[in-house]
Amino acid sequence: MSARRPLIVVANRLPVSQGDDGWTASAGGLVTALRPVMDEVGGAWIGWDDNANSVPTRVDGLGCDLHAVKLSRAVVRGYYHGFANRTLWPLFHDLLARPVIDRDLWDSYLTANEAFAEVTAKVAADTDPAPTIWVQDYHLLLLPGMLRDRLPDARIGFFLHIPFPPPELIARLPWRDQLLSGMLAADSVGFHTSRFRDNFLRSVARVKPDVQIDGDVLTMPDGRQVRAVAHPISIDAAGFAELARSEQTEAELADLRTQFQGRHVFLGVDRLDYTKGIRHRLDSIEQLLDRRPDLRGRFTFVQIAVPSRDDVKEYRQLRTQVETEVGRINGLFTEPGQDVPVHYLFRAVPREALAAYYRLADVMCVTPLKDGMNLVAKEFVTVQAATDGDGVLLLSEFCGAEIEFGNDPVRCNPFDVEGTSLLMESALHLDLADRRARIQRLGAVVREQDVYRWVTDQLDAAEQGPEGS
Ligand code: GDG
Repeated sequence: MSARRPLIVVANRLPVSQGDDGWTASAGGLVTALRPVMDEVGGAWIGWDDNANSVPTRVDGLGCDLHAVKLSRAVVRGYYHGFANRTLWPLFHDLLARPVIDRDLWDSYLTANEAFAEVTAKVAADTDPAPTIWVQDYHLLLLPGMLRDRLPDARIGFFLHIPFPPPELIARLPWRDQLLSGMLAADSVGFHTSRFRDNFLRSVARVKPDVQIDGDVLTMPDGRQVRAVAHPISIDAAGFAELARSEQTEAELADLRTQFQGRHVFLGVDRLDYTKGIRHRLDSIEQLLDRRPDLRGRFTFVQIAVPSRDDVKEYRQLRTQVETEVGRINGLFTEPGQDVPVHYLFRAVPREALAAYYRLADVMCVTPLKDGMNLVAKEFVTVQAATDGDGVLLLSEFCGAEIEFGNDPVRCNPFDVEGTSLLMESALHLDLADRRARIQRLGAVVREQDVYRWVTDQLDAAEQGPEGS
């Protein structure tokens, strides 16, 4: 890694949580990946404090200062539950829900981004030598622009963790010009895949004809240049491999193997979000059990559904729909005295239990209708590859991960419920040696492009700007 400037990360949330033992660093991938960089160059993390009372400025194991952005409850409702999660999220995920177009939500989004800009500009001004500011995700699309107004010479990188949609969809937003201008104020704008980057370039061409585009370099009317890059996010592959083989994971796995003895285990692990395709997946499972009565009693589908955004109506409705479907399938296919075919866990499980489920699964169902990347797919293949597993990855064509993984997963179109159901069945009959070889190749892809590489690529792009192209 080249010598770096101090780093200021700006994200919707701070990477800490408060438990019985006080404040601790979150175990998220971004935090893990940034730790070595922060330890080396120092820096700060700026984020909304989730209305907590007193977030400390330092937390053990996190090599950076924490700076909280304060937002009123009304602004959080409009900006986070509203514009971010009811306007941008569905629009950027191909209209899987109807985006709300509401000027009050937009006003809150402006107010929140201004609040982030105030704190960030102050922290940046107090940082010596001049820092790189790295802005994360769709909550903060306007922030690079607001920072550029305050700090014209700042080095700013931006990364979008969700898909960037085609121009036809961006064009539906009354604020398309402001949102694109906000992003274009960064020195580099990053996406998971070249498809999302190309959607961004085509959107700029449509909405902002005075911007010149030459390959991945965009030139603003005032001559300033921006680079659009594609760098797939990943996981701490070595860390997951170690977790997979840990004593605690082994102990969890032994319990699960006893519990699910004699059964084919299919697994889904997702935030409970309509983009993840959980309802379509359940329909495919239902068709499989309907078509193959011999599997009943010899098959379990475990769905871990992590509670998410329950302040948003569409998410509450989804929970009801999923729970109704689980009940219906179990009602149809459970024999008296037998275990149910669908195990539904509405909660996050500890990391070791998650790794044990990844090891247990015969077929991992990663079937989102649309997903920026999907880290679950990368975690599953890493855990399986590290333990000489023979699990099969059933992977949607509509997530970022499918581009890197090529033909080694069983690729599916989750909208085609029957086709996916048939692929689920065929996954059970794949040759064992073939399954092992596929998992090993997939594991190697993730080891090669791990999250440390992603951080390095992103920071190089932000620090070098268009000169790096
Ligand atoms: C967004 C984009 C993009 C899940 N269940 C448990 C648990 N998890 C962890 C997984 C994984 C993470 O949550 C989920 O990450 P994903 O990438 O699958 O999905 P999103 O939350 O939608 O993330 C996505 C990502 O940003 C990064 O850019 O890939 O496309 O939508 O790490 O392990 N963790 C624990 N227990 C659980 O039960 N401990």
